[in-house]
Amino acid sequence: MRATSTETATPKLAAEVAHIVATTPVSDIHTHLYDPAFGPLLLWGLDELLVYHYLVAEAFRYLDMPYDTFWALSKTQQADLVWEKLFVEHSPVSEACRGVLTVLQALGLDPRKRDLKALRRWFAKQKTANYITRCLDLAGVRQICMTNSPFDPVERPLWEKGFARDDRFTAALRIDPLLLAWGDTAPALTRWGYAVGVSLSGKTISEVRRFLEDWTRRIRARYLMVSLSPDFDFPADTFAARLLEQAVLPHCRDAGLPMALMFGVKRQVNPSLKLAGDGVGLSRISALENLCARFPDTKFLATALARENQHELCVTARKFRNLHVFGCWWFTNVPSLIEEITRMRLELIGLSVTPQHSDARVLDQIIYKWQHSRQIIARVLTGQYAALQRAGWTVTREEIRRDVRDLFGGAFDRFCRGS
Ligand code: HDL
Ligand code: ZN
Repeated sequence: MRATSTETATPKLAAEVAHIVATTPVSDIHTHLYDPAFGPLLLWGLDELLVYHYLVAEAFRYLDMPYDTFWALSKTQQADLVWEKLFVEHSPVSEACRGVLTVLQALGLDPRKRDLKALRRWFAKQKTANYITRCLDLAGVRQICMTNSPFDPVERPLWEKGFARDDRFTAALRIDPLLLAWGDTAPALTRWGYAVGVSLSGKTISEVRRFLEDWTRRIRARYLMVSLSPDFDFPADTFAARLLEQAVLPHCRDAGLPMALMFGVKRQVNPSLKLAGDGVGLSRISALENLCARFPDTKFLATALARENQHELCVTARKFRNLHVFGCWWFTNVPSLIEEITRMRLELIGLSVTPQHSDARVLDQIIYKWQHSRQIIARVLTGQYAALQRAGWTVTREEIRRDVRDLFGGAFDRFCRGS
């Protein structure tokens, strides 16, 4: 059995890379976390960890109760059920379950007592502001990027009123309803004072651009973003393709901001699972190829949900310098695929990539999502350096530090700045 390049790495090299990867602060470029000013929208604590939609979907595989019976339970009762099914009746071997244990261990809590009440008492004593700092420190996260939607009825008024920002929390403008549900969104924009009609007249396009300008400025967006179904195509005679081409991408180019395209989500394949009900499908990466070619002056960020799209996504990034690939998104955020995808990316496009984002919905999750990913990224990077050593090229400690800073937000920041 041929030793993998990691196995042939000198222990000194492996230890050096592991230490640098473990201690380099990271910019988490896509999460569903919120600035503390959003109060209860920023989720944290044991019950939130246990009712994370990844665990709920898994727990339903052991539950024969009607979906609505579960949803009628309190959050604590839901968490008790998830704990019983996924941690007590069965070993918590999945990535999402192991993540909960990694968080508890990092916080110095012992889940082996399997005493949820005692664990809950500990979390009840935590103060939000201190706990935020503690989680960021334990995760080694220097900056969080939120997912901010003007279409969210809870979030929108807070932005309109304005609030003192916590500069650790930056913003990204999420525009799925604009691109994917224009028929319903046009009337909403009209209610908000933008003179749009359903048909994409010149006036409507300029008003959509004014809406994007207003919100880009209001939230200080670092990029715009949309998640796309597997059947998304470009060019195409669809509202999504036409609004992208006529309004969104010209706005991004003029604002100097990237457009993040997240390919391959099949929304609500099982609506009874609510937030856990989305699935995955194979996307047309050719649509991305066409966008990068048609708009060479616009910067694109992209990630894909299907494992089978990853190789074509990497090759597309090799063809277009205005494309920056990021993250092992959602269903690919599991160790076996993080390792496969990260190695593929380093082999095909080197270090001009952002290998991971957390996608955290619950603050404490950044602890496990980053601990687990750092271990894998270190292993893959060590393998690449070991292969270089065998080719007669030895990297210095400072070069390893530089490379890891690039992977952990440096390359992303330079790409966004256009430098
Ligand atoms: O659309 C997205 O940004 C996805 O990340 C969804 O929010 C999904 O529910 C999720 O949390 N994935 O990790
Ligand atoms: Zn997300």
